[in-house]
Amino acid sequence: MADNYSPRPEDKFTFGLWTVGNVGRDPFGEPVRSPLSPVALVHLLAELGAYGVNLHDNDLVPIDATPAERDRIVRDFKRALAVTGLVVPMATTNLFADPAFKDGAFTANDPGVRAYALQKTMKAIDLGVELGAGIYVFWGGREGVETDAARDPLVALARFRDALNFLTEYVRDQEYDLRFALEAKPNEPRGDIYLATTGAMLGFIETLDHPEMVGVNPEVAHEQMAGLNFLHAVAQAWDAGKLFHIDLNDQFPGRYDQDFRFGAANPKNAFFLVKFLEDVGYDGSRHFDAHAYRTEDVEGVKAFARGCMRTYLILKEKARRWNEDAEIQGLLQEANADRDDAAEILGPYSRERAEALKGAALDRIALGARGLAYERLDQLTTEILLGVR
Ligand code: GCO
Ligand code: MN
Ligand code: MN
Repeated sequence: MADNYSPRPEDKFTFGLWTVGNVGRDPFGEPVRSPLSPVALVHLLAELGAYGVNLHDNDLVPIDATPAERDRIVRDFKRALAVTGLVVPMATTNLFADPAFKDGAFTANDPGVRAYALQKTMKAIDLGVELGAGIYVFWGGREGVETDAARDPLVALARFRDALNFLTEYVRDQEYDLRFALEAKPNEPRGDIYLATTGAMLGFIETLDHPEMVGVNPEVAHEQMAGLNFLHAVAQAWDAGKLFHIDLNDQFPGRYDQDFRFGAANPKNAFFLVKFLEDVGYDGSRHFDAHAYRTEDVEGVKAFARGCMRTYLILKEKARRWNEDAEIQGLLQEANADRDDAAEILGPYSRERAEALKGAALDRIALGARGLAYERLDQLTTEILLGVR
């Protein structure tokens, strides 16, 4: 039954074929669910009210498919998109599953592997563009090491830069309307992955030949695995004009790569994230890169996907409530109030302002004694989240 928390296309909720298609394999156990075809997954997502579906090249076209098989698979997939109205806003390359990539792809020591990675990525970019994608994600899952004896990290950075420069030129040469989004992860499947955080990616982007074509795809779990504040990473990306895409899921810090349903581990973090995205007017996909618990059958997979979207919409509603709450806004105003006429002296540098600041009568003891009422503010937030306010 449709309610306020039912997804609509304008919510821009997307899922990867690999997310709802996850068969529940883990390092200790075999699959628990039968694979569904890409066409079946498109229909499943349409039934749930998703807006789009994203994919790795090999989620759709097996790595050993002949050109004729590829064309047939793509034709059937496009038909399913046309019938359901689903779109493909993002595509990416699987540069981690095949044994050829055991030492990485663009950063691998073997030049043959680096050449194959470029070849595979160009073909996957062609596929993504054919399906209508405007964002192309680079997640360097195997771009890392177990031992730094294997490679100088400076060499790895240079190789990764060369590959991205090559591929931005390829996109320009083909006149594709496509932007890249780099996705950081600190570890798993490698012991350490290069450019481990969104902040590291943002710094690296500025060293590329076409930084204007490249942004980031931050993922909740990837920053939280490292014990970092995901919202802060997203805010930095937004501030830099680089939030091209986002991977939503959840994760308890210090555990394995969990990929839980959005909001499942830490609804309060998820709340501040949703509030941020809605407040700033982020208009990209809300992409769920997560999967159902291994205990689930296909009904459980649907419950998982519905839960991701529903939680996002519930938190969006809570964010509206928070923004409109008079007591919360009053407390924020109090915390930001200028009791020292300091606003007059603050501002861009000038010699006069510097002199004025040096001479200003600022009461250090009084500043330190002031209570900021964040306990009350946070409790009010908690009460909104727990549904009693
Ligand atoms: C992971 C990553 C991947 C990527 C995907 C698209 O931890 O496995 O999050 O799911 O997002 O490969 O680039
Ligand atoms: Mn991930
Ligand atoms: Mn991801």
